[in-house]
Amino acid sequence: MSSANVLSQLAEMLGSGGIEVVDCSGTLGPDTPLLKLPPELAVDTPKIEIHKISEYDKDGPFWAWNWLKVGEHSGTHFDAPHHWITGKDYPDGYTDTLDVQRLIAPVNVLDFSKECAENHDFLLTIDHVKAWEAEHGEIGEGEWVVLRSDWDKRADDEARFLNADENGPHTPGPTAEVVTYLIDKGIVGWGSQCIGTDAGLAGGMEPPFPAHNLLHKNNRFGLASLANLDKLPPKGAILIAAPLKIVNGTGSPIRALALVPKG
Ligand code: 23J
Ligand code: MN
Repeated sequence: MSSANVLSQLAEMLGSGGIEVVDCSGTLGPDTPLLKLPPELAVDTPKIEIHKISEYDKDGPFWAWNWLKVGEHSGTHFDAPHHWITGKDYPDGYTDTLDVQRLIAPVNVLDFSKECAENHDFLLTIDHVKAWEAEHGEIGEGEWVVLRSDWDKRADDEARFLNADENGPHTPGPTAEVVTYLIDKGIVGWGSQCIGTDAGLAGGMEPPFPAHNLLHKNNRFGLASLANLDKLPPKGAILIAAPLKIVNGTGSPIRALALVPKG
C-alpha cells in the first residue's frame, strides 16, 4: 500500500472513530503535582501560574488570553537528552534540535499496575519485561515503552502522587538493568505515570537515576506523568509525544496522544 493510501485511510479512521485518540496528558495548572527534590541537593521547579491578560474586558474587549509561568519539567512532560549531564554532548539533544521523526511511534504498554498498587517501590526488572514480551510480543526498535502503574489516579492530590515519607518518595520505576535492556532493543524512549521517569528511590541506585542517566547518555527520550494508559492496549497503539520547540530546551510539557484501534 502506498503511503498516501495509508494516510487517507488513517484520515477516514480518525473521522469515523475507528481509531480513537486517547489523551495521555494530565491537566496543567497550579494544582499539577511537581517534583520535590531534597533541599540540600537542588532548587525545585516553581509552582505553575496561569495569569489572565484579558477576558473580553478593558484589557482586551474582544478576546481572552493568558500567560503562563511553567517549568520545562512540569506535569505530563518530555525529557530531552540535554536534561542530564550524560546527554550534554548531543547537539540534537535539545527540544529544538531533536529529530521529530522519532516522536511518533508504536507504544508498548507494560501493565504492572497491580504490582505497583501492592508495592509502591515496585522496580521493573528484565525478567518482568521478558515475561511481558513472551505474552504480548517483542519490543521493537524505534518504539516507545511505558510502564502502566495507574499512578495518574493519584494526580489530583500532590501528596498521594509524590507518596513521600521520611525515607523519600515511594513510586515505581525501572531498574538500571532494564533501562539498558530496552536501550539495546533500540527504543526511542521510556515513559512513566509518576512524577519522573525514575523510581522514587532511584537516587540511591547505580548509576543514580538510571533512567535519566542511561536514556539520555544514549540519546533516548523520557516521558513523565503520563495519564490514561489504562485505556491503551499492550501493543497496537501509536504514541505521539512532542515537546515545544524551546530554544536549548531540556524538556517540555506535552499533550501526549495515543492512536488506538477500536474493536
Ligand atoms: C531534575 C532533577 C532530578 C530529577 C528530575 C528533574 C526529573 O525527574 C525530571 O522531571 O526530569 S529526577
Ligand atoms: Mn523531566
